[in-house]
Amino acid sequence: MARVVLLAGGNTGDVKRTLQSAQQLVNDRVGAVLRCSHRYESEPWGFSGDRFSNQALEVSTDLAPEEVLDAVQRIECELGRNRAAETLEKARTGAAYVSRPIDIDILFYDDAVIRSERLTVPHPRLAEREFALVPLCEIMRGRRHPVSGLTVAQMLGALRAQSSEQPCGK
Ligand code: A4P
Ligand code: MG
Repeated sequence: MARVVLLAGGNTGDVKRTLQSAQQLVNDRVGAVLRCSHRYESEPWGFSGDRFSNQALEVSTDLAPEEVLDAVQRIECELGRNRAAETLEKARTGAAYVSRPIDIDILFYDDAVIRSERLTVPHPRLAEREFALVPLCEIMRGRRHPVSGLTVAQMLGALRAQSSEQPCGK
């Protein structure tokens, strides 16, 4: 059994309902959801669009890391995420990210450090993202990043200190 930590989020459609369905499907297909944070709203990071809701989940799983990725990508697709349309939209707008009804990222898989073609774990941009660290901090503030050794609370504190040093909070 491994413990996998997921971040679910979305900014189109009935996001509250989609996140509830995602949690149920994760529980059925990835493994028992042990803890989940509240939903937190924030401005889209890295592009312009509607506000996001994000929620962190800790899950007990028998699946291997890439099997978790397959399962969550299938759930995203069933809940209305259309990657082909997103790719066209990214090409049209030149944006790095686009709006989506649901996105489920793998933040941690036990203390594994994975860099395969399809999967990077811990999530490579975790330390830069308040929208991920805030929900994570609610359920596991003392958990250490297996590479940096920093706790989730320390990562969030460092990110906030860095933003407050910069003009306009960027
Ligand atoms: N992949 C590699 N590592 C992982 C991982 N740890 N978890 C690969 C999940 N996927 C991982 O992801 C692209 C590919 O990354 C996957 O096929 C998988 O093989 P994607 O979900 O298809 O595309 P994406 O989400 O558009 O790209 P990316 O780079 O994953 O974006 P992020 O990091 O998911 O960021 N602002 C707010 N406030 N809240 C948000 O939730 N999310 C994003 C998207 C941007 N801004 C946001 C939010
Ligand atoms: Mg993603």
